[in-house]
Amino acid sequence: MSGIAPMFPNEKPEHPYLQQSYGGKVFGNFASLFCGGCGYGIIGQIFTRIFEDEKLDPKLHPTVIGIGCYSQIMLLVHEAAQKVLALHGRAPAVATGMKMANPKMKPIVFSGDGDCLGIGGNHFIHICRRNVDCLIMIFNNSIYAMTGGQGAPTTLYGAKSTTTPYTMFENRTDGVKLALAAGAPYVARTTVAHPRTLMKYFRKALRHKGTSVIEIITPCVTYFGRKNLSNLGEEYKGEKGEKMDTGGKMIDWIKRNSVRINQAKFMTDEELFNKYIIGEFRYEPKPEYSDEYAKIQKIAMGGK
Ligand SMILES: Cc1ncc(C[n+]2csc(CCOP(=O)(O)OP(=O)(O)O)c2C)c(N)n1
Ligand code: SF4
Repeated sequence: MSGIAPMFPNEKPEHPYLQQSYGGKVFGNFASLFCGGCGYGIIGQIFTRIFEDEKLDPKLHPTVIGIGCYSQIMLLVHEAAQKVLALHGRAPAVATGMKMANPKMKPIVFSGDGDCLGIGGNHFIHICRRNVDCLIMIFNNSIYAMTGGQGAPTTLYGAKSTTTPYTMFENRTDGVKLALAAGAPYVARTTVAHPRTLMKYFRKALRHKGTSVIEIITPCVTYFGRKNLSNLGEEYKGEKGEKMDTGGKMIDWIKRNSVRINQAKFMTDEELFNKYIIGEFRYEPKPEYSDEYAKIQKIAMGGK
């Protein structure tokens, strides 16, 4: 249990954060609008728990939420959290504006793989390059879920989606590699099947001044799981594939398809094809954008 805060006094296993979630507060018995088996519920609960345990000041840690299925996470996260819904792909730009308006803030960006690495790819590159103090969580479910399960830049090779019924043949975008190339000082990837690791990275990101990027692999049962078999990817060739039509099957697949960074060092590109490498890829704090901007402002004003 190292690093995990104690349970809330009223925490019940079946719905631990009902009293703290916004929906729970408003509707009394509200659970979530996500499909059964969706991973976004796990992320929402983890956020709420960290928000409570770390006693985050909502005014200094606003959430900036992109557009996708996960936008409903607003109803699940802590009722006291400030929630700002951005345009599709533009959450990093909104977060940058907030940070520059009040440099004491540290916005927390919720973004999908389509949102952050597709339509918002350019904004993502430049917030990482500038090193604006914020935490960006990319929820990677390998699909554009909200609009009907179209293939996204992150859709795995060979996967079926609404727009790739004969399997995806494009190269996929790797959010971690993109963040590293753009210069983000803290970059990590984990999955909803590793919730304690996610909490550890989340806490570390809160204490890091600069851009932190955490990619989280999460299941979309409805549009990804139901269209694909559990032998998706090279490793399970020869094994009989099973339709991933439940959250449990998808979580199992995510675990089997994830390779720890230390293991990955000893594997070939072929062995790593279509796998999710998980772990911390960089932690090298460096001068932060709003701090540097303040220095330039001072120079521009003749040192006053
Ligand atoms: C400017 C703009 N273009 C397109 C859309 C349509 N749209 C809404 S959500 C979405 C995809 C979201 O995918 P992702 O970010 O991966 O989140 P998910 O739904 O998978 O959680 C798209 C294309 C939009 N809302 N705004
Ligand atoms: S469509 Fe997929 S991502 Fe959207 S709520 Fe359902 S399972 Fe989750």
